[in-house]
Amino acid sequence: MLLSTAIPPSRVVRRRCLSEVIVDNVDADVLLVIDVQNDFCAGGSLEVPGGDDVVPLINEIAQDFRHVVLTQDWHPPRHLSFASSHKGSEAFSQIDLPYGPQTLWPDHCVQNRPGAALHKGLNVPHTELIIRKGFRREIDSYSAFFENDHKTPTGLAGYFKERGFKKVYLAGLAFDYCVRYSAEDAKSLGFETLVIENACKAIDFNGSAEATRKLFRYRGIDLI
Ligand code: VGL
Ligand code: ZN
Repeated sequence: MLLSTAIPPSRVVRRRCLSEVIVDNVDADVLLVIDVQNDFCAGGSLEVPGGDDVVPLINEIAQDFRHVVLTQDWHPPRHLSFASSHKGSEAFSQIDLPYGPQTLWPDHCVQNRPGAALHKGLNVPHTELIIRKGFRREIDSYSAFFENDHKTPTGLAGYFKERGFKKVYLAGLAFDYCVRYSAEDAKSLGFETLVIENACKAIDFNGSAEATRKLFRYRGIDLI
């Protein structure tokens, strides 16, 4: 059941939802849903194992949040993170770009193509903002806040601050890439940061899922 808009902003609401999340102050909380797009789900070009399974969970969890923001990976054709943009390079290999090492991916989430669309089962009508990232050809953007040079902002930090959000709950795809980098940046930016693990799925490339869990513990990012 959607929290009624009649609840005054200051009222402390303690209500358990599917993931055992307790939403304390609805107006300072935001659910940030990362990249629930066709290319990361079953049959997509960069399929995350079990990616589709997060959709019903996110639909349910979102009902406990007054504020929800979605992200969309949104690359131009021939984006530099695509292995196909580098002759002789294989997907999942690494190259060095001016901003540091970059994993090369299969072509995915190309602007306006069906693979970039949000999963059709995602049903969060009260979503307030959909922010796109990765639209500069020369630079990838895992995080919802900063591109992979860790400098170029997406504008989301300013939006969150201006909206008065203090606590960011994350869910979506992929746990060990875009969710991870978004959570790290949220924490560095001073937001209380919580990752709803059962509403995420990992690519789990070279142990990256376990490395992400360790890093979250070290960084004080709560896994719930
Ligand atoms: C992602 C790899 C490349 C993600 C996006 O959403 O985790 N991963 N682009
Ligand atoms: Zn991408």
